[in-house]
Amino acid sequence: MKKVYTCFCTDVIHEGHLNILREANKYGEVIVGILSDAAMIKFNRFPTITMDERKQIVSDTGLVSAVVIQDEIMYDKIIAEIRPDYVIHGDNWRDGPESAIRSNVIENLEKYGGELVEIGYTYNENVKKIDDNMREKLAMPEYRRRRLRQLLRLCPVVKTIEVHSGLTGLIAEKTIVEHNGELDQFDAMWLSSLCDSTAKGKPDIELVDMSSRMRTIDDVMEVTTKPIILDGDTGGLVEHFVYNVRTLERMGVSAVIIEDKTGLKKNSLFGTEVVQTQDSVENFCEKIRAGKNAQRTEEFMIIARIESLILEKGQTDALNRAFAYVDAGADAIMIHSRKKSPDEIFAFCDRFRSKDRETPIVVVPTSFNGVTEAELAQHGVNIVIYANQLTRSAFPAMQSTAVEILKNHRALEAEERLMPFQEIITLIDDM
Ligand code: SPV
Ligand code: MG
Repeated sequence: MKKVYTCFCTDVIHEGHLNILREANKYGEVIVGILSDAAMIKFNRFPTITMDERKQIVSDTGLVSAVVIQDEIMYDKIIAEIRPDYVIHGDNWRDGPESAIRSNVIENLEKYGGELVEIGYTYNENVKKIDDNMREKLAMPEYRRRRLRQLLRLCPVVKTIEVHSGLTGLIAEKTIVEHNGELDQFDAMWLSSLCDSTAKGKPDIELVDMSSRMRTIDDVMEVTTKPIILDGDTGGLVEHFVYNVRTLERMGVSAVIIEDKTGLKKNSLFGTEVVQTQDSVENFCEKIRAGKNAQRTEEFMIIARIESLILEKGQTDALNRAFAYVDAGADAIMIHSRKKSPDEIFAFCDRFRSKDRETPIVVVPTSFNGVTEAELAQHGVNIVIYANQLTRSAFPAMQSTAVEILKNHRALEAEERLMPFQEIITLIDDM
């Protein structure tokens, strides 16, 4: 009997999958690989059911002889283990980032004369509806809210990108790259106060109020499914913060980061060049405690951001604050720095990790941008936030287009740098 292998990364079996399994049975005994959670989130939808449940729905089709776990997107390991005579797959992976997986399968099969069989992918109204339902499910508050904690368990580093609108949300949601034989995408979104304010042409001084920030969150949520970490500035008055915690939870936000500053907050990237006041440890702990008492779900996270290094108060102050904030109930800490080198961040993380191995650490490598996610992870960092790069790339591009049009009194000269709208709207989903 010949061996046929196919890999599924789905939470729902629809007629497209059944069609593949029926076809596969014509070639021999069928083994289905279920992509593990960690592999699935690298390029596919986030799973809404467990790996065991995914195994079960495939077994329940009655069309398979075995179900195994495939724990890497690329097929090197699984093909070496199973040595199938045939790998069968829908033909919908010839273009885009998934084509790298296809090439990888062909390469591995060639080693021993295995064969790839591609069949027409079933895409009809019914399959589209199932697909849309899956996405809608992931966008629901209860699924989205808990996803950050799930990611912290699954990923070595939760890669997070700034968003400030529906469009930037779509970029965070849909950008997938294939690079050096790996597929990757962002895991989460950072709703930056700096970029949200900048998009409105306003300074980052808590002038854009929470109602307006929530409007932005809603714009992002309408078109995405990934978890949101809100930059909550100082958290404001305790009496307001507790109220906002409940609202954010209800909306499906996963975490709020509040920074230990008081009075008129200025952006941290100004450091000591502007007057900024750090809150007392006691006051800030009180705010954290009040927020934790107010929250109603298990999953929501309140993350305490330590500004000691920004304000040049030193490592010991930063560490004392970190431990105090964790004691007060903070679910994670964020340590910020505006040095060009990551050394002070590494030093802080190493000392924090020597006492606390569990509490997640968040960093924002804007100034020390030469550091890689892997290097940060080696020092115990769990969440890396690229806090403002989308805004900083869009602004100069828009500005030079404006200059170009003004200089030439026409748009022709600017055109070569512009993306056709037909391409932009491929990001936008129809209902
Ligand atoms: C933001 O993005 O608004 C932040 C991070 O608070 S930083 O600008 O680096 O202070
Ligand atoms: Mg901010």
